[in-house]
Amino acid sequence: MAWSPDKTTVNSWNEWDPLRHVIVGRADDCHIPPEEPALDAKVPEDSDMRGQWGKRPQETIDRANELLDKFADQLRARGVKVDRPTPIDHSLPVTTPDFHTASQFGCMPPRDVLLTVGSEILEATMSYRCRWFEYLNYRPLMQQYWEEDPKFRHEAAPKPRLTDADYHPDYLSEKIGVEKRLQWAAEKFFVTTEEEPLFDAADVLRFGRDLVVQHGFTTNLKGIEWLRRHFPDHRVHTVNFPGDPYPIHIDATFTPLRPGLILNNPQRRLPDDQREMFHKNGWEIVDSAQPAHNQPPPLCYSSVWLSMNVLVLDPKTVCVEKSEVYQADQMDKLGLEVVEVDLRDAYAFGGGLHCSTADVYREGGCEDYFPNL
Ligand code: DAV
Repeated sequence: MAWSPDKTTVNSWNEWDPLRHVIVGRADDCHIPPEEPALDAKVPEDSDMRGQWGKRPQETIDRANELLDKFADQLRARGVKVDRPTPIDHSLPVTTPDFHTASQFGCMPPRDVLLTVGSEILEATMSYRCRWFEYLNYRPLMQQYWEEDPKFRHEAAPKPRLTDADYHPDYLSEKIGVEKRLQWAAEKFFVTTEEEPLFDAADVLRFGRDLVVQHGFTTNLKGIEWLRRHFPDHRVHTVNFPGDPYPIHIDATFTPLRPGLILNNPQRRLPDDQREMFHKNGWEIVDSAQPAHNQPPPLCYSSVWLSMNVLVLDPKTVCVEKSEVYQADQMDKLGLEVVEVDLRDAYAFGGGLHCSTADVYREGGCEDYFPNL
């Protein structure tokens, strides 16, 4: 499949083959959404975000955009084509026959919404009410790709109803405590119920023929089963990480760097029985380095482990956030060339380097990295 910068081709089967075309999010008009069950379960109990909502301060939006623009320029300078979403008005409420919420979220991070598998880009169901319409930020690009690439499959998962039946009321309390949260995570008792299929794209990792999906707050077992039926030529594996009291999105927990090598957050280790498929097929799972920071930046949903939320440009080159010196050092020792990217002031908008992007084209095809299953 020949790649040309003039006309889009959608093709990406894994997280590490050479990247040629990517979407980078924008911070425009990003809002802290009002309270709602799934979001409240994720905001850490001691977070400065509790109890406030509305548009984020303009100076933080401008700063995040400056960094995201620079990141896009860095990628372009390395020969990667970069597209950007078209922001909708995120101050508008979301009202459906089943629920109402007073504002939306933003168009960062694209990784949460768009799942690229081969020549398909799938819009995830999402599990927060404020993110129900987020796909609209990407529709101009999806339409353009559809016009330019006759093989592009633009797909959308069934929109979920997101009634109260989707959320366990036990998680509505503000004072659960980390101990209880860890116990619930170990028991796989998450905020989302099994009322209907739910998944965020950022819970899915692509390993060629195999998809590895995190069961947690934002993706339930029915969501994983939906993916299994939707991708019948893939093997879909369910993983979970009991050490994470706020388990959403896999990119700060489990990060493949190249065939045979995965970084795992040392506080959120993959349980032994789930390691087998990797070990049997010659994959090494190594603890990631420690984050360089003790605290996330202000008004941030994510943990300090965005340190390992890296973007792999090819199996020898990886983008690491500039202040994450321990992570960069580890990459160096693992034989990867590090590209430093200044992005910490954009973390509050929903994620790090990998989360800020969604793949359009990586070289290579669908390989089987797990022949012994
Ligand atoms: O560790 O807070 C971050 C995921 C960002 N989308 C964490 C997970």
